[in-house]
Amino acid sequence: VGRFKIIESTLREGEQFANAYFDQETKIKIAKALDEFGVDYIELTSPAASKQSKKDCEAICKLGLKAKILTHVRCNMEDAKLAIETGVHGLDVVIGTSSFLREHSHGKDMASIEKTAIEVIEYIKSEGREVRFSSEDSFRSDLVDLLSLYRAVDKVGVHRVGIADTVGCASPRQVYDLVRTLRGVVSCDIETHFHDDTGCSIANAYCALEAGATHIDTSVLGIGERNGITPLGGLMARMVVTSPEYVKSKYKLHKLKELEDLVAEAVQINTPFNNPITGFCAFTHKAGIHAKAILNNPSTYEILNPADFGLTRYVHFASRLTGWNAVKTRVGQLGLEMTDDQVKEVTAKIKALADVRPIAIDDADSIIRSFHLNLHEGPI
Ligand code: HCA
Ligand code: CU
Repeated sequence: VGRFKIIESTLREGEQFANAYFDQETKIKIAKALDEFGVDYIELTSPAASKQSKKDCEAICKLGLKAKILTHVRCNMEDAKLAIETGVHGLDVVIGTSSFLREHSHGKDMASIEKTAIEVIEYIKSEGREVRFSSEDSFRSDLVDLLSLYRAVDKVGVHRVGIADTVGCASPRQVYDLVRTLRGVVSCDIETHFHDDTGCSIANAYCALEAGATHIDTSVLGIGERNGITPLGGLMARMVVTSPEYVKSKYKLHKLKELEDLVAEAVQINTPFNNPITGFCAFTHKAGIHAKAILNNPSTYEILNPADFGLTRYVHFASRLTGWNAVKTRVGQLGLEMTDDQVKEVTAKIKALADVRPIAIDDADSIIRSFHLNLHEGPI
């Protein structure tokens, strides 16, 4: 579980997000930011998608980034040849294997899928590039078909096989079972790709790693087709708890917010309030009981340390749920001195006002300030 690699697909899957339009300058900015963050691979839209897509792919290959550049292509020779011309390090080859896609999309049977797959993989290898072979809609594909196809491509030396939950239907246990079974059938690496239609994309990625997967596809903020895929930040949150040393040494976690802000702006969305790590209230503590414990020792109510991400926690004190420990801290932040009894008294005033209407930090601050003033000047 601990050691895993990220195939970052903001510039491929992410381009399939409803709002996404990336010009070359934006793609380059995002690629550089992903590279700085420390992702292992950056996956780009197929050069077969459009002329500009091919130019953008070439431009990103020339940047000389540490991350390996991949492009994502359909399983045919023309697409593979076009991709090789761009100078990418590797190709992520994909074809639909479920009966839905075989009947309603490309119309090929399993035998001809296998034949083409082997031909394409051998060609890509002969060009000295890395190659992954993946089946779209893996969880609605016939298991026996899928395993025999993967066994065949493993034999011709594919670097990775991929499992894709294209429609977001898989549950964590199903993922565990499929990846575990596949782990016993192939000796190459296993990449996984999870859509978030049923809210399982992070849990599924985690279970895939538990079952022996080696690579996880992500995008920044999870952007992608429909409601997207495993978000990079959410996966970091999950994995920094599981393997803190590995994750902290490998990824520049304090760059996460900047990276998310860059992508959010590029596709004109706001970071969701409940986003792992960077949601505006991800490190805000409100109830008096929580605040007291947090002020004493943050790990009482925090599994993630905001400092690891260059962020700070916030103890909410302007509410009816607050307690005197939180207010005492605020009094200190305002540079004022009060005895505990006085803090308790002013806390009661804050709570009384907050019972009548929602109050802002400023409201609570002015209650504290005028209470403090009265202590010294005496009641008028
Ligand atoms: C799609 C393709 C894909 C590919 C995943 C992969 C999917 O847009 O349908 O290459 O592993 O979700 O199946 O993104
Ligand atoms: Cu996808």
